[in-house]
Amino acid sequence: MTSVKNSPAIALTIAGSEATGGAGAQADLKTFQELGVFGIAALTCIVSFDPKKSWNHRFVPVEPQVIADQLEAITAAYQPDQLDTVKIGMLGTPQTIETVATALGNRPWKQVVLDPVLICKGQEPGAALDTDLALKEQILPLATFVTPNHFESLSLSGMAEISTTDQLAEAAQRIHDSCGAVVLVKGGVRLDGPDAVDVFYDGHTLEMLKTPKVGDVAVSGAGCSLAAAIAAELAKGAKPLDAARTAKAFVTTAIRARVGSKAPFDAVWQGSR
Ligand code: PXL
Repeated sequence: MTSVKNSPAIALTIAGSEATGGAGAQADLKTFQELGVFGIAALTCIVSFDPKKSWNHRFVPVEPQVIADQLEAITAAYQPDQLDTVKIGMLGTPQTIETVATALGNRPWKQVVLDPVLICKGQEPGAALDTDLALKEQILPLATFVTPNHFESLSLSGMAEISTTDQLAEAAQRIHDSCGAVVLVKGGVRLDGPDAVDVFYDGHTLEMLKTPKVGDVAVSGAGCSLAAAIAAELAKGAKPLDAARTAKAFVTTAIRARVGSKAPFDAVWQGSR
């Protein structure tokens, strides 16, 4: 390895491409860059919304072998003492999940931040039960930090309803108890009230992170950027709660600076600071 003074922290995202640039690997890399972290991406799928059909999801998985090849190249280039932090975003199929789980198992990771993307905006809940199950069985046990949104928190906690901050806290505890990872459940715009509330729980500390809601509509890339910011901060050596606080502030700023387009969702802008 060529040794360079002051080399940056490095983080990997394993995620899908979202062609309009709001979400997925694009959001992750912008976030890494903005937080001073050298970003690497292994692409799992290509999402292109269809403007002819109400911007529905068009989804093409990357061949499992090509995913394995990307991860082989990345892990051969960057050894565990240089790259120990990975963020996992959209995987999309059981085959992809199997491939990623196998590749991750080939070496130690200090931090595995999982954004458990079960469905995307525009997809029907329950569209991909086999994928949800595979994610829970094969990827969740590898996670050291998990960032479910409201819908994903219902699924992972088994709760029938999450409409209060107390229920959000219960979900965080249940999810932690079931998988052992540090949990940040995101209430986002789904809970009533003036604040966007997230609950952090690591088995000891339960903390509500609150910021005034920026609007009442979800913005594309907010969840991706939040998990990516957590991974970036962890890669730089932050403690989990500090990483969560920094990430929440970072995403709130990015939501305020959002970019509009002809697509139905505005996109977060990480570069306004
Ligand atoms: O926001 C979840 C998400 C993650 N990754 C990709 C996506 C989306 C939602 O559109 O397309 C690639």
